[in-house]
Amino acid sequence: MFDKNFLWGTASSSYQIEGAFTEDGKGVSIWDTFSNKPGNIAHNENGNEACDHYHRYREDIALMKSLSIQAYRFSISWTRIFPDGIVKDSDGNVHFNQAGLDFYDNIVNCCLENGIEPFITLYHWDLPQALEDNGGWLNRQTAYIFADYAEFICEHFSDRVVNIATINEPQIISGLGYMNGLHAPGKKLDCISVLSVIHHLALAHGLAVTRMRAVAKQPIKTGFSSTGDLCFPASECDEDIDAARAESFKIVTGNMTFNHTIFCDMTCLGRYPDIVGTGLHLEKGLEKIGHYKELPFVKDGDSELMHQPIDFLGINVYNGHEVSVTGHIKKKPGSPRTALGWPVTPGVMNYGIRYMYERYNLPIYIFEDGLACNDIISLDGKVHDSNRIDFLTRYLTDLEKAYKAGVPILGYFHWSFTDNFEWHSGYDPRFGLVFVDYETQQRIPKDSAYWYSDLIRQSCN
Ligand code: GBH
Repeated sequence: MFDKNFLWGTASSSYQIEGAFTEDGKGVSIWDTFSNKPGNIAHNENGNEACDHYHRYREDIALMKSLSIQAYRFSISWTRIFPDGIVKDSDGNVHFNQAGLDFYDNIVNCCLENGIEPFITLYHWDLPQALEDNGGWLNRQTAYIFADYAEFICEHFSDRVVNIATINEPQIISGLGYMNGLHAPGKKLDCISVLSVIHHLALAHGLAVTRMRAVAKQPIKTGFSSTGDLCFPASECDEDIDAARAESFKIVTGNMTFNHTIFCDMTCLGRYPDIVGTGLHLEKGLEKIGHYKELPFVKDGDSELMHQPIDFLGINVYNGHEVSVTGHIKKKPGSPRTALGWPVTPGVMNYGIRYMYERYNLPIYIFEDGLACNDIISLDGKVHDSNRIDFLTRYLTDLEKAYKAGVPILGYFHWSFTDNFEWHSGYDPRFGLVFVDYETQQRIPKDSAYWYSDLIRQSCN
């Protein structure tokens, strides 16, 4: 069992659930632009209405409470508060949209009234379009504007909110947003540009941490969420364990962004990637680069700005790879996969998490974990998602092994509370513990929601 103070939560993000995309003075984000362009999203769906959480947050938070959920991780939509992204004018005066700020005040207060701990994420991918028009994360200036935004949010909310994370998954922002173009802003750029995006995100994170600490009304806890390939050993023998560890932190050419290593090493260890040692020089465009510092966007002192002490590392884990001393274990025919085709690999929750702790030595939150199922409402009116219960049981059993082995895991946030807009895949993949009927916006807790609720109540006793 996990200790009583282990935190059980659920996670979501603004664009995926809020809807109300033009209401109350909200500005346009890159996801508004991207998903309203035909051809970008499955069935040309978009997040214009999504789960209508903007109007239904009270009902959603009340439902969380009735299910004994202890913490709610949500993200703030930058453009609700700063419609064009800019926080301070040239005279240093701050201009914000009161209605947007009110919305998040209401969410935070509603959580607190219901005994639910709010966890803010400042940035879950919905960059203000006006900043994108100015280069987005390719522009170093965006990092400084992000720090202004972080400072404002922290100053305003830290009287009530302790946990404020900076950025969700820099790996996916850079990889899908700027490298393969599947996500907003839909760019397919060269290697150096993509590395500059990671660099500016790391800078944004570091600057934000420093600025937040300076204005916090009580000591905040901060960090970010990271994702990437993690491996686990095929057996408990040392050779396999070492092989899986080494594979976990490899930077793979051809998919150079999908690793914890680059971003976490820069922000948590103050270490730039070793271009030649990690094979990055094999990427087209990097052949002539001997050291990361030679990249055109790196400035003296950046490494120090990025490398700020943080309180936790958020890890988003969906699957991993099994590795033995002889290499990656090939997928067995017919082995379990989720509705999105992602392999079901509980072992990543044990060894993958141990490896992350060994390398970064920070307390860990599982900030996301979950799966898409082809959930339907059965004739009895209920949603019987036995696959999700099975998945959760397996993943949490393995997480418990890492926990028992002494890894300081502070909590687990299931992705997600409700079904929602799954980015370029639209609404087909259902990730929620709670089913959403998008026609009526009715919420139906699935069997897994009641299962999760029981688990939380048992572990508090
Ligand atoms: C998260 O991204 C996001 O933070 C969240 O917004 C999103 O809704 C959620 O996950 C579900 O997608 O090719 O089989 O190895 C996670 C992104 C998930 C991308 C796992 C890579 C590998 C699947 N990652 N995926 S596989």
